[in-house]
Amino acid sequence: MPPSHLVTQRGPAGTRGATRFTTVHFLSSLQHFLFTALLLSVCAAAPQGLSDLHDGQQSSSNPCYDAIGEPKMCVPEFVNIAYGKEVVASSTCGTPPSRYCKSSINKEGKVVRNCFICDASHPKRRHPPSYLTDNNNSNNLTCWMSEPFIQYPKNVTLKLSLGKKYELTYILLQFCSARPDSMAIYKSMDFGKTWIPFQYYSSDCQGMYGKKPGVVITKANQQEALCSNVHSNINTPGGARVAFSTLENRPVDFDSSPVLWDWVTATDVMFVFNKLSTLGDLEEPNARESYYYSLSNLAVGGRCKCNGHASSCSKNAEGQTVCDCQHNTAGPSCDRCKPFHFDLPWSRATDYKAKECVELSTSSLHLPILPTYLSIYLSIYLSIYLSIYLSIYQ
Ligand SMILES: *[C@@H]1O[C@H](CO)[C@@H](O)[C@H](O)[C@H]1NC(C)=O
Ligand SMILES: *[C@@H]1O[C@H](CO)[C@@H](O)[C@H](O)[C@H]1NC(C)=O
Ligand SMILES: *[C@@H]1O[C@H](CO)[C@@H](O)[C@H](O)[C@H]1NC(C)=O
Ligand SMILES: [Ca+2]
Repeated sequence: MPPSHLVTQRGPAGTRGATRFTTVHFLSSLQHFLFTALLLSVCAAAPQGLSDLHDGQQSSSNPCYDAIGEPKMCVPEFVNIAYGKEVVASSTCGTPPSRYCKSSINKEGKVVRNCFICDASHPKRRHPPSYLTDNNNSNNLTCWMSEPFIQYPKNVTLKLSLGKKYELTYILLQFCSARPDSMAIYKSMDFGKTWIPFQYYSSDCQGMYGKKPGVVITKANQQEALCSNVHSNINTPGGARVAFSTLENRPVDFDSSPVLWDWVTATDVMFVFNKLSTLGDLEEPNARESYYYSLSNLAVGGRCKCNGHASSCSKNAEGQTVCDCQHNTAGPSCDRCKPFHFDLPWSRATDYKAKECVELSTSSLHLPILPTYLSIYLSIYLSIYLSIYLSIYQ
C-alpha cells in the first residue's frame, strides 16, 4: 500500500518516535479510507454507466434516439391514410334504384350501351362510398358511383376526414368511369371549417376555375394551387386515373420551408367533380344514364404529422389518433413542449438537428451520462487534493 511506502521514506527515527508512529498510523488510515472511498464511488458510478449504455442500446431500437441515446429526427411510417376510412359522398346512386349504362364501341364502329341497375339495397348492385377505400383487388374492382348526369353547374363532392393532421405526399384517384372534364381537390387544416384549393384539373382551366394552366411555382407562391389541363382531354372510358403529387413542381427545399410544411398538411381532403366529360351525344336514347362519376379507389399517401418528434401514431383513450411524442414534446402532433420543458422554444426537428424540448434550467444535469463522469471526476479530484494536502501536512 502506498501509505507504508511513504511512511518508510519520510519517517526519520527520533525521540518523538512513538507520537510520530501514532500520527503516521492515523494518516495512513485516513489515506486508506480515502482510497476506499474513491474505489467505492467509482464502483457506484460503474453500474450507472452500464445502465446508461444499456439505455443507449435500447434506444437504438427507438428511431427517435441514436445508439448513444442522443435525440434525432423521426417520422411515422408512410401509409395510405384513406384505406378503410369513411368517405362522405354528396350523391350516390341506388336510392331509389336507378339505371346506368356503359358505352362501348362495337366492331362496326357504333356506340353500344349496356345498361344495369344500381340498387343500394341489393348486395351485388350497390355502389356505396365505402368501395372507395376498401381493398383494391384487381380481380374484383368495387366502384362507388354517383347518381347519373349531375352536370355542371351542379357538382358532386367526396369528403374524407383523416381525424388529425397528416403530411400528404400524393393523392391517387382510380376511375371506373371516364375522367371528369373538370374537377378540383381541396384540403382543410381545421377539420373542415375552411377549405384550401390543392389542385385543379380541367379542359378549360381559365373558364372553369379562373386559373392559367402552366403557372410556375417560385418562393413567392408556394401555396398556390395549380390547374392542369393535361389529363382532362383524354377520354378513356374506364381505367382512367388522376395522380396528384403535393410537392411536384414546388422546387423549394422542404426541410427549410415552413410554408411547404403547411402546404402538405391536411386534416381533411375534399374532391369536387364539377363537370362530366360528354361526347356530344346527349340527345340519343340512354345517353344521360351513361354519364356519372365512378371511382374504384381513392388513395392518399402520407405520414401522420408529428413534426419529427415521433415515429408512430396511435389511438388515445378518447379514440382519437395522436402522435406517440418523444423528445419531451406533447400535443396531438407533438406541436409543443411537455410541461416544465420550456428551456428552449418548441421547434420542428430537421434531418440535421432533433431540436428536442429541454427541461427548465436543469438542462445540463438532464443529460444522462454526465453525472457518472462528474462523480468520477469529483472523487479523483478530491482524493488528489487531499493526498497533496496530507503530504504537505506531514
Ligand atoms: C388498384 O388496382 C388497379 C387494378 O389492378 C391498379 O391499376 C391501380 O394502380 C390500383 N390502385 C392503387 C391505389 O393501388
Ligand atoms: C367482390 O367484392 C364485393 C364487395 O366487397 C363482395 O360482396 C363480393 O363477394 C366480391 N366478389 C368476389 C367474386 O370476390
Ligand atoms: C357544389 O355545389 C353546391 C350546391 O350544389 C354548392 O353550394 C358548392 O358551392 C359547389 N362547390 C363548388 C366547389 O363548386
Ligand atoms: Ca374499391
